[in-house]
Amino acid sequence: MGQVTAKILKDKILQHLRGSLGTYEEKASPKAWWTATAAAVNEYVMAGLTETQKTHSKHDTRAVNYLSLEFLMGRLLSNNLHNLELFDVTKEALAECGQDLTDLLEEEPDMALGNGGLGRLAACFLDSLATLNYPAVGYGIHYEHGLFEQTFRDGRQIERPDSWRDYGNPWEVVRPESNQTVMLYGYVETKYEDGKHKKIWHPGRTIKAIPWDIPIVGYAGSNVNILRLWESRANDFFDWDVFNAGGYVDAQLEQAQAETISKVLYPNDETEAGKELRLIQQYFFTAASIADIMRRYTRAHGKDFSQFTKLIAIQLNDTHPAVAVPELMRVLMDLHDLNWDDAWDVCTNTFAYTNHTLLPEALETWSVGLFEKVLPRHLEIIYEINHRFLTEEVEKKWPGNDEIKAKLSIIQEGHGRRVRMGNLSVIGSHKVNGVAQIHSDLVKSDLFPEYNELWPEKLINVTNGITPRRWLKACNPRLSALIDEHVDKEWPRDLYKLKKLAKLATNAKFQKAYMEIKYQNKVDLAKVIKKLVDVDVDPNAIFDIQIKRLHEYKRQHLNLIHIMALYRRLLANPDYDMAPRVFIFGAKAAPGYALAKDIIYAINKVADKINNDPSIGGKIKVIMLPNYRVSLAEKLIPAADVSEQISTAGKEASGTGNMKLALNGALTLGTLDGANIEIAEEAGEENCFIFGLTVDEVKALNEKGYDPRAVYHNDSEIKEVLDWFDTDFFTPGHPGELSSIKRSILDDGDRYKVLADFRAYSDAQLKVDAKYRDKKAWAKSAIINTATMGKFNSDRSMEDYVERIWNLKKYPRS
Ligand code: 26W
Repeated sequence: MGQVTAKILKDKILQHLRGSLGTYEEKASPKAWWTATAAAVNEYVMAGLTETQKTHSKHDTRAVNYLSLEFLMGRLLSNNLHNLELFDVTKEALAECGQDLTDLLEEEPDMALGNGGLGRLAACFLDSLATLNYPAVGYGIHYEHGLFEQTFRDGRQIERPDSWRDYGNPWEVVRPESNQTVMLYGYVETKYEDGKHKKIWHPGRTIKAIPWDIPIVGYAGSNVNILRLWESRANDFFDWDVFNAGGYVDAQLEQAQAETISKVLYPNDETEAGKELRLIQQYFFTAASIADIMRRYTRAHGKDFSQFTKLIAIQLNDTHPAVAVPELMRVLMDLHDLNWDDAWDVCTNTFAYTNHTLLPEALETWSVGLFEKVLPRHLEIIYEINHRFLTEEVEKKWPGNDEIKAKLSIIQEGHGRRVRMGNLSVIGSHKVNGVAQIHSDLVKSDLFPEYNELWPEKLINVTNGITPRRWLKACNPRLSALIDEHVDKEWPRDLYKLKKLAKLATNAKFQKAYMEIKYQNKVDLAKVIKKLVDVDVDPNAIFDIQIKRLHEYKRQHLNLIHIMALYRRLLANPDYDMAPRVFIFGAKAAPGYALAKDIIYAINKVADKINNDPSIGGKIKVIMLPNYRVSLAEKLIPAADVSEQISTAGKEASGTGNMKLALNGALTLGTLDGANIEIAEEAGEENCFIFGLTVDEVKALNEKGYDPRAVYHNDSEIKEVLDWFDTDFFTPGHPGELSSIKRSILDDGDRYKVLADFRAYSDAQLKVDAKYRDKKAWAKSAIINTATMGKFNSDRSMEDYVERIWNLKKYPRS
């Protein structure tokens, strides 16, 4: 890419405005300006893509194929501009046209094809793989509707469909010529041929899978890889027989059903519902992806599968694509005539599986009946995998031990037999990883202990990471400029370079510059808050932020109960001494998760009351922002003082928001859970506020027998706050509207130990308050947080995967 000047870009933008959009400078809407700009930038994206693809095919490179039901990409224009190093020059070009780039960026809808952490992690990994020049393809579903849009009506969550493609999407290219056919339902025929049993699957339906390719632009001259998302279409739109027999309407119906598969992302985060459409979604994109991988492979190597595992790695992002294991077996045996042992060798050397959760309700199982109906051949293969595993491996290690066999079996027995996708994934993979050290330890000790005994090398850890390009360079330009000045401009590639800032942590001048940036970011966020919820907040107050999906284990209600306790203290004593604080939440609840929705409602009601109570002198503000998503996170994270990471120890596998917030200088207020532990290790506990029960203490408490009622009766503040939920103080005229929260704690055993941790949390909050008033101490800790987050670069995560699992080589484009 030669020198790109503002003049060149301006000409391209105007050319697209006129030539592609049929409008002109004086008339063009902001949307048109955005589209023209994206089209201009896309020319550079596509050039990089072609060069990268040429390099890959010339070298017949080994690649990783990352299979994920979710990719939470967010917006792409700003990211692509930064990664192409065209941000400043584009800003200049647009300014010459009287347009402001920052405003235009807001025109882009988020690409929200994911729920939360798992989906955003996949997006960060793609950014890093491209940046590091590793050959990689992301595979997923081209959902018509991504995660629902959230609004509040009288404080309650309302879901509306997300339609991210209503105005088209300039970043994607459809490739109808690379379509695949996916089979479903039907029956399996066994034929005896040439002295062998042959299996023939006669599908009851076939669906067409059409790929949409989204270029993934690596940083600063790196590769441009592909994210390939499959859309479902009816296979025989022109089914002439049906059509001519007067079946026009039936043919249309068929089409509508086929297109349902890629219609909508399931909005459940950590609860498994066992729905037929979800199983079909999983198989649909997995089968299309395996067929695509096969097509690429056989084009170069024909039917010689001896090179397969040398060239192909497949990563399963959680168990959602685990049906890939029997699918690859089917393809190798039924379509390419490999025998069982050879096919199984290929499979187990190809697949690796990442576990993202220990929560029992999130571990996927499918009823055998449903599985058999949708995927009859795959169930047969699963039975055979299971039989060989149990009789060969388990029997050898634990002869005659039926209890262990029952536990390790892919099939869960009992009434309503079920297929366990976790067990299938472990058995079918050569490596299984957790996503933070403590999580991986728990995967070994609690989730899969016997598998760990059987295969001691299989279960490993790779700690998650985040891309510093999006989560510092692009979202926090002020801090990035300061770092450019005091470190150098190479830090977005090598985040460990930030370590250099630690020496400046006590330098008064640097502290001032750093905290001034934090202040300006808070001023910006205050404007966003004003616009979204019409509440004034003071940028001098502590900005205390909890942003993540709403779930009991993440304990937004612990935060809320503490806010209510503070409010009571202020009502009792208007002079109660505290630094002004703005508590900010962003969270979507799964539409079917009643208690999560009640917690959102409670936060909104408490916010209403507190924000409008003049008697507390504005010392507390509570903000619940609607429609939390990647693009909103990018505005919140640079402005945070406190990062709330308060899950019950042992429940949050890793967390990645914790890394983004610490990198941007927020101090972690957290439990010893997930990656918080590693963040505290890197930053030093003295620069975080660690509180609460540890994993071992939670276990001990459970064994001893935990009684939340005892805590309730022994702590008058806790009792008063919980009792408040039953009154109509926050919901005038409607007592009991908030009672479900109290009930979940007192009547349902407080599964997530909210009361057990309350006092420790409240004490930690007092320490936050005291430290914030010591400006120098706070600035020092904030700077050290930024300086020490190098480990959490997703480039480091990718290098770990490459070294421990994928074994890839870098191929810079020539
Ligand atoms: C089957 C229903 C279902 C749907 C989604 C179960 C589980 C999930 C995901 C695993 C939820 C998820 O996003 N997990 C998060 O993954 C992040 C990336 O590894 C971690 O940082 C979070 O701690 C984990 O909750």
